[in-house]
Amino acid sequence: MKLVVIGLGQCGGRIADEFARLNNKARSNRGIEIVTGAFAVNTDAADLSGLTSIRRDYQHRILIGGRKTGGHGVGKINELGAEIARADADKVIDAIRTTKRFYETDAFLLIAGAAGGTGSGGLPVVTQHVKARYVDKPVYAAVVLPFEHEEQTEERTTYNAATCLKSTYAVADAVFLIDNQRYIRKDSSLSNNLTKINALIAEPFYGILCAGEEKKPKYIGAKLLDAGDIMQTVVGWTVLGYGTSQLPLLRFPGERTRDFRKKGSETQKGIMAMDAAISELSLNCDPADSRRALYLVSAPSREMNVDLIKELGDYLRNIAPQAIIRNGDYPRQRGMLDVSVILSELSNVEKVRNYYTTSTSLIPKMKKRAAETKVKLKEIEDTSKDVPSLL
Ligand SMILES: Nc1nc2c(ncn2[C@@H]2O[C@H](COP(=O)(O)OP(=O)(O)OP(=O)(O)O)[C@@H](O)[C@H]2O)c(=O)[nH]1
Ligand SMILES: [Mg+2]
Repeated sequence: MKLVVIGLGQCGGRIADEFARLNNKARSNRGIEIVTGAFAVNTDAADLSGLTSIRRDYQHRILIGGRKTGGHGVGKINELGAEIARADADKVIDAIRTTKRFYETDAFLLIAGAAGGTGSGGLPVVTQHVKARYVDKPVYAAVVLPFEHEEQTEERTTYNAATCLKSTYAVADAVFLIDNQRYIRKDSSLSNNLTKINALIAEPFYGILCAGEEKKPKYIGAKLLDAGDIMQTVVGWTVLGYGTSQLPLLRFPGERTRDFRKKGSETQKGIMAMDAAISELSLNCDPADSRRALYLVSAPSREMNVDLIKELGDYLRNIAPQAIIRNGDYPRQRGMLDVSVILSELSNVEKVRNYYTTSTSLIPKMKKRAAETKVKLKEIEDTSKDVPSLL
């Protein structure tokens, strides 16, 4: 599957940059393309120049809101982010039109952090414009949810997340939910390492996008997972996960793992990888709640067998009994087996619900505080009325 990837704001831009890097990797290691165009859109010029893999010209690193923000961001006011995106959406559409092999694109993926200003406000607006302009292609959004400490220290965080989620869900064909906090659960050193987190966020997409683009017969499995399978699966609230299992080294070249015991152990390895993918989902949710799911197994072709695929299917069926499950095998990996999972059409996402309820209760508080500030400022002004002015 080939995507046009558009990152908005700092977070979105950096993750889109990661997709551009993955595309370079797919091209040099596998001779295939998975991204037809990668773009970063921001009100902050410095953030744009910090990217590495997205092309450097103004049509790929798109500065919006020039005069309004002076190239310095919108300071977490996502209403302003939305307003600027509305005024400059044509810049993004024009840039997409310059994509050389645009006709090969299967879908769009727009990415942003929910808690900031530019990305949070720009995501729903640009999604809406792209959707209106390209009616025949699915438009997916990926929303990165803030770290817990950000929610605790700043009310805007929750408010921005809630408004971004609601508006994006209303216009996108699907919304991938990615919770920053999940990525530091196991390794707290990651909290300072956004680059590493971004690599982990993009990782599950790599195999899923590559599988359907393979042209060489030896890399095409028994069941090819293609763009059609993905588009049939990805609808509404969506999460994804990725897990690996190291395979033992072969003792001598050409060794086959045919005997019964070894075959059992391959299945075991497969289940371990699937288990890791499910416990590391991009957002904590109940898999039983999903109505559509997909898994892809990648391993060296000699490790792949029908039992393995079937066992993994049974495993997923058990934890997501109501889902239509699609699958694929991809005989490409070396030295390891990995499993990528997508759970989609989730109907009861607790984290999203919590943002909605918390922000609803915040609105009167925020209004009251704003009114109080106004009164206090007025009071100061009043007490100064007998002080001479120098102006
Ligand atoms: N995973 C990840 N999250 C990030 C990254 N950069 C920022 N974030 C998160 O995104 C949210 C802030 O959004 P930003 O992208 O910085 O804000 P912005 O869209 O540039 O908006 P303004 O700077 O307010 O104009 C916070 O929750 C951050 O934790 C990143 O590179 N990776
Ligand atoms: Mg910014």
